[in-house]
Amino acid sequence: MLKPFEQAIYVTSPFLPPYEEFAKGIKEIWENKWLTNNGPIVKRFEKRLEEYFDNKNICLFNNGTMALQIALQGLGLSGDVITTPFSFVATTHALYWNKLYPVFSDIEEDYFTLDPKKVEEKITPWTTAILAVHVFGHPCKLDELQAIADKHKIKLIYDAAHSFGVRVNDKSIDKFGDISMFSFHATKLFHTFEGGMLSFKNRNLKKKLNYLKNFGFEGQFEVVMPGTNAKMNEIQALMGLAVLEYMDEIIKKRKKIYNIYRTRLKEIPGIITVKEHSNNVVYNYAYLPIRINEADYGISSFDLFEKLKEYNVFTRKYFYPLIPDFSCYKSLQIVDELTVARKVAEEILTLPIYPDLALDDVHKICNIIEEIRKKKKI
Ligand code: T4K
Repeated sequence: MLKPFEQAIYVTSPFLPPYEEFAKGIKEIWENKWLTNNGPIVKRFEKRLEEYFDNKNICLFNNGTMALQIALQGLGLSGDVITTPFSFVATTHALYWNKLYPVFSDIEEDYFTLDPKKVEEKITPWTTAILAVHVFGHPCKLDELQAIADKHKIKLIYDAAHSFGVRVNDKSIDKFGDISMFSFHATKLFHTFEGGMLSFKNRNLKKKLNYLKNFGFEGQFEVVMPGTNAKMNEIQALMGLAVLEYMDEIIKKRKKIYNIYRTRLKEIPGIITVKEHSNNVVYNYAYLPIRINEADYGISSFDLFEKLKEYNVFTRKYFYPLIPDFSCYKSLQIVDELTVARKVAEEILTLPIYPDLALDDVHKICNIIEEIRKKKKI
C-alpha cells in the first residue's frame, strides 16, 4: 500500500500573500483607525475590482450569502424562482430569507448547471426569476437561459460564487444576466477571508444595494428601507487587494494541477472527468469534480471518499445531498424528479486543488486512486 501523506491534504487551502506585504497594510489600518463602514481600503479595493472586471456596476459585501440575499431583495422579487438543487445550500437560503419559493429544476450532465429545457417547462404566471449557479465555475447555458428570461420577462440571477476569473466569448462572467454574486470566502480561488460581490446590469441598482447593506441609511438622519448590515471591512479588503495581485499566478498553478489530474484520471476505468470546455470558455480551475462509476471502478464515490481518508486525503462530496433533500427543505413540493442531479450527487467527488498543492502530490493522489481500484478489482 502507498504510504499515507504525512500531513493532511484537504480539498482546498487558501492562497495567502507574503506575510510582510499583508503586514504593511495592517499598519495602515492601525494608523487610519478606520476599520469598517466604507473605509479607504474598501474604496481602493472596489476601484481595483472595477478595473479588473472593467465594470463600474459592482458592490462589495461581507460574504457571498448576504450579497445574494440582498441581490434578490434589491430586485424586489416575489413569487416563485426556478433554481438548481445541485449547489451549496446558501443558494436556496437566499430565496428563503426573501420569502421566495424555490422551484427545483434538473441539471445537465456535462457541467452540472441548470438544464434550460427543464427550466422553461416550469415557468408559470408566478415565476419571477431564474436563479442559476455556475457550479464549480462551469458557465451555465448563458444564451439559452437569457432567451427564456427575455421571452417570459423574468429576471436572470447568477450565483457565480465559484466563477471569479471565468470568461465566455471574451466577456467576463460578471456581464451576464441581471445580477451575479461572487463569493470571496477563504475556500474560493479568490478570497478576502470572507466576502462577496455583486455585479449588475442596471446601474441604478447600486444606490439601493448600498442602502441595503448599510441598514438602509441615507446620511445620518434618514433610513429609506429596512436594510441589514452586510458591509465588507478593511481587513477583508486588504486581503482582496493583496490576493488580486497574484490572480494570474494562482490560475496558472491551478491549471497545471487540473491538467495532471485530468490526464491521469482519464486512464482509470470508472473515473469520469468533466467534459473539456469549448474554446470560447476561459476556465478558472476552481474545483476538480470527478464522478465515480461504481460498476467500473469497483467502489462508490462514498467508499472512495472514506478510503482516501486512510491516506490522509480529505475530499468532499460537493454537492451531496441535493438541497431539497436537506431536512429543512424536505417539506417543499418537488415538481421535477431531478434524475440527473440525483445521479450526479451520488457519483460526485471533489478532489484537492489549490495553488500550493505540489505536483508530485497530485500524482500521488492519482496513484492512490489507481491503487484503491486495483485492490477492489483483484
Ligand atoms: N453559493 C455557492 C454556490 C457557494 O458554493 C457558496 C459557498 C455560497 C453561495 C455562499 O458564499 P459565502 O457566503 O460562503 O461567501 C465551504 C465554504 O464555507 C463555502 O463558502 C462554500 N460555498 C462551500 C462550497 O464550501 P465547507 O463547509 O465545505 O467549508 P469547510 O470549512 O469544511 O472548508 C473546506 C476545506 O477547506 C477544509 O476541509 C479545509 C480548508 N480550509 C477551510 C477554511 C475555512 C482551510 O484550509 N482554511 C480555511 O480557512 O463550506
